[in-house]
Amino acid sequence: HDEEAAAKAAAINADNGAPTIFDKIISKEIPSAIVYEDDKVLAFKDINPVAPVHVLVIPKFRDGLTQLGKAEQRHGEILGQLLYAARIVAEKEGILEGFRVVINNGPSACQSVYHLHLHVLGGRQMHWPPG
Ligand code: IU
Repeated sequence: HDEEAAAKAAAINADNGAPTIFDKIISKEIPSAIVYEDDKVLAFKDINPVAPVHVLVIPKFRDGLTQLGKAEQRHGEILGQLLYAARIVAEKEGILEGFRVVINNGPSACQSVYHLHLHVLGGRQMHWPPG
């Protein structure tokens, strides 16, 4: 079950500042389906999509941003760039008319990878409230 798997992964991983698998995706040591890339931001398809469109948007330089809760004033620029990249992804994926951007922060929100990432979700009717 996807929900249980996510909860388990979130329970195993902790924000210990260690490098994550996303570093290898950024360096292309691990291949990914890239949707958008510039010098600051990478967007690639989630390997375990929960919607017809499910793209992750991440900063190329984590710079302490293991999770949104660790954000500081100096991160303002990259945070804005990530959100704008989410919009570019939505347009590229043809879901500009309706999409959702999610950030899971910490264990109780099922964060499993401690490199800040935005989920861009769409291509189906989304529900509210989320689980
Ligand atoms: P979360 O917000 O930390 O739970 O999201 C992590 C996401 O990263 C999750 O949706 C995974 O399917 C996804 N992912 C991935 O796309 N590629 C990977 O190698 C790994 C996780 I590990």
